[in-house]
Amino acid sequence: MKNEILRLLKKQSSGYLSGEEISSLLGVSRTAVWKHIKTLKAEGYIIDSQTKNGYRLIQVPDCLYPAEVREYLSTRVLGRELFYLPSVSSTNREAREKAEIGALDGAVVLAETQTAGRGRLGREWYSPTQTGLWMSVILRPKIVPADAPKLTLTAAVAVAEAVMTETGLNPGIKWPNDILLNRKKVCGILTEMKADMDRVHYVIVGIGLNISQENYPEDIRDIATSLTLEAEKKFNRAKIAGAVLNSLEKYYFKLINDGFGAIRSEWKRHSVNLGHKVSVNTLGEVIKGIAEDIDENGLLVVKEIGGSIKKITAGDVTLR
Ligand code: BTX
Repeated sequence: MKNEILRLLKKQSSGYLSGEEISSLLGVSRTAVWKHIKTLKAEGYIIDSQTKNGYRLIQVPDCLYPAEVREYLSTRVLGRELFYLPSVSSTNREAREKAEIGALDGAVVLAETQTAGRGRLGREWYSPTQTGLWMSVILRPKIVPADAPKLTLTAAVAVAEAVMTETGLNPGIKWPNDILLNRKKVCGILTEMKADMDRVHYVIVGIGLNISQENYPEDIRDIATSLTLEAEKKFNRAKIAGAVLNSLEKYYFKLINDGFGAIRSEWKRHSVNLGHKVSVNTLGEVIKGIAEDIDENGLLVVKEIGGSIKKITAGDVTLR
């Protein structure tokens, strides 16, 4: 009912809507309308109430409320379940708990802040409140575990495209999971999964996109950036969330239905690695050479100085 009232107020935002009109349109009492308006105000919606004219929506808060994100969604599967938390330890962790108790394919967890946001290999992800998109998507694809890394690359392509269309900026992708603007990290993707040897139960695609931070802690100041810092303007975070999910669904379906080929070409178009000298820190080994390609499974192909070819499944790339 609260969302229905919000929908009416949004439709009528150029003028006032009386409590009486709302109550007759929705078949609820005027007291119930007043109570829902009070809740909306407590959630940060600025609503002018006048005894004579009724209610008018003045401003929507900068929050990732499901009702706000849904306004921008044109998906079939992603986001059909949206879980919203003002604060959470990690949306990936929360998503895993939800997946364990049967959350649907495409369910999404969104938070305004993470108190223990995670990067890869136990690293931290800085997630201050109401400044970014801290989001995890639960997917239940019928794929084998070896194919799961393709989902990270698919998500990177999807985020890069959404950032491009929403901001006009031109992001690059650093293998496997960083989205860069101006050589600084604007987004990281953490893919985790539960699988048997021959079957994936679910994959959690965690996306951390810096939207409006203007300051970073000392240790990441030189390597992190946000959409606002790069474009020098503010963005509607709910709209960005919708755009990322729309784009992710498009590329996810493409991967499942048509295979990795088209995604691979898109990924290569955005790559900042290919053709460049790189140093790749894999678990226990540093490989130096030219990043030549990503192969049909999404592995990074590096030609070492001696000419030998190495295919890398996981690691951190430094551009040299
Ligand atoms: P990563 O291991 O590639 O990158 C982590 C590193 O990036 C950190 O060690 C730090 O140097 C740097 N860093 C930390 N925070 C930021 C930031 N906000 N912007 C830029 N650089 C930063 C990348 O891991 C994967 C990150 C995924 C984050 C999402 S948020 C939603 C979901 N939930 C969750 O706990 N993780 C994912």
